[in-house]
Amino acid sequence: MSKEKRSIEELSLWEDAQRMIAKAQREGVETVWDRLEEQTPHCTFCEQGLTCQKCVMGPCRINPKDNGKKQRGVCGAGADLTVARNFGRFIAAGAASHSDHGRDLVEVLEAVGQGKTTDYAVRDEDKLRRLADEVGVEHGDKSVQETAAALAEVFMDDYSFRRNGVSFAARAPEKRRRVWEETGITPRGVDRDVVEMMHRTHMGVDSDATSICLHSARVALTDGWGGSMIATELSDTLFGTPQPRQSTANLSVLKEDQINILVHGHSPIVSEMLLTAVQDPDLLQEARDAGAAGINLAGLCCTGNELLMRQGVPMAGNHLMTELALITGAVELMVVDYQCIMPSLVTIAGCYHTQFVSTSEKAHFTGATHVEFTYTNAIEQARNVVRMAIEAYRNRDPQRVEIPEGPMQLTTGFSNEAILEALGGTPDPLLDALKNGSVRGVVGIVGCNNPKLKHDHCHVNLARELIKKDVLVLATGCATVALGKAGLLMPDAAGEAGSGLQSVCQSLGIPPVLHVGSCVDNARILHLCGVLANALGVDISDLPVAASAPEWYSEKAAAIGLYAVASGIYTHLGLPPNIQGSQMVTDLALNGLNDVVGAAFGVSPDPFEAADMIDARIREKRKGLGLSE
Ligand code: CUV
Repeated sequence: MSKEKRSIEELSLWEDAQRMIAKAQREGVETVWDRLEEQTPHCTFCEQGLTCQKCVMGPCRINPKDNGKKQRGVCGAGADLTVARNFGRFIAAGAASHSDHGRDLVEVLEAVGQGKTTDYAVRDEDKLRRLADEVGVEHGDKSVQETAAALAEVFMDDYSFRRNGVSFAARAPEKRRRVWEETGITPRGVDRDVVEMMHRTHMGVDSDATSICLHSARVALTDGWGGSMIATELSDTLFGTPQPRQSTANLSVLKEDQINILVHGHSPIVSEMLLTAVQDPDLLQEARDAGAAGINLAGLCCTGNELLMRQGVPMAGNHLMTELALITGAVELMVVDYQCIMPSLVTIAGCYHTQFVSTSEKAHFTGATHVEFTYTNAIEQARNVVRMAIEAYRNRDPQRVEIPEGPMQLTTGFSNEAILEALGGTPDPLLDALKNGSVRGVVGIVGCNNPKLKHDHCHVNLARELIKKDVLVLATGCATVALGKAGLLMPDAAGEAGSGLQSVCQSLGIPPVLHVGSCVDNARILHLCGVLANALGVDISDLPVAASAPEWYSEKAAAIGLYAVASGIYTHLGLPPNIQGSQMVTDLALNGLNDVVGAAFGVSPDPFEAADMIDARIREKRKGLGLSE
């Protein structure tokens, strides 16, 4: 990208963001955009994936031009292998992150099962039993607790190499599983597949770029149908399966007269306990004694999505709003677990009266107060954290508080169970709508923000273009907040949709964009695709569906994109991963994968072009099914 300084209006679509960026500039607070500017231009070797730092014969840089010196690293690896190794580790890190988050849910479920915790319980016993049936856990004569313990055992094996396979892969259509089998990318075990990637990419192990790329697909699948899907299903089991409900989003969900606590990160294990604690009558009294009207809890990023989906807790913002939320000067305390938490937040908290609290043994932040949460102390620790916020409120400087006005209303809570319920208990109405063309296709818009792109511009415009074309949009992760702020998560946004989608939304009373959850909840979309494909007797790659991560930045998002593609779903990315130093790997991603798994990636930073690319895929697939385009 060019080094020219962008105006505030070019950094974000939103007024709440622009106001806070201006406030940051006035107050001399550094933000992600300032640091991006300092880092631009980036190292071109790194941008193309052509640096290797995996041993101390190097580090090496591979010449991207196929002549002259430095065509190979010291070990002899050329551009293709170097790019593939880097990409493989990138995917492994993403898969590891979702899956290690899933592991925490398995641990809590086990603790519930073994009676080791009273802070957590099974809130959705029906779902527990449904899952037990699905993975073959006998529960006829078992208590809820015993069933929980037995189910946790099964998922522990999904992480291991005791069994060759992950339980929920059975949700994929048989045709899809055969594709994986034939290609040699069937996921075998979450930890096994991730660890094997680290092994394969050590110097002198897998030295064929194609082979590493295929294992990357397997690692991604073990995330999507393994770690992420386990995280989603067990979060529902422990905290409740989401049902449609109303809430609000943007920075105005912060309250000037209340103690504001923000939860940031990913795991409902921490944020759900905070939600319990802020409702404690004793703590509410303490808050009033400190002069506050109440205690206000709001979410950021994916743990915000978890609380929004299940409990309707308001959403303060997505990834690029996390720093700006603190710059309001109205936040007493930010409590984090892991992932997507910019280390800069500790510094920014220090510019105000804001306390910054880390909670996970695996995610310490220099300068933060560490209050470790375990399943035996979580409620007590959550109360301690709320007390810290009450204390901090006394130090708030009203002169420095500026909260943008006007929260946006949104609808949330569209778990697959809720979607099926809205359809009257079977997927048939959706299938009929797809067949008669009133809904031409279904597209998941997912993922992060990236400061290289104008904040939320791509999310919002892509969604608007797609619904105009009668494409139903499912949203997760940070994309959700963008689409919520744009008003697209409300039923009356059906007015912006094409006539077919509009009539379907109006008859069901649903918005044209459905919030289906956090990033791990992209597994819900995989599951839904499996259900639709099975109902039609086809493979997922035959469906008129697609995915898009228009503003992605993280390793996790890359893993999501790759498991979508490896599951047969065409996937658009707003920015390419760092692979362009290899023509071979780039061609594989953009075209070659079509021949292997029936889907590939498309890249464009332009949401209007992206909508056309996705529309072309939907047309092709509709034609393939013998439907009107
Ligand atoms: Ni997990 S991974 S910035 S919070 S969506 Fe948001 Fe979602 Fe990307 Fe992170």
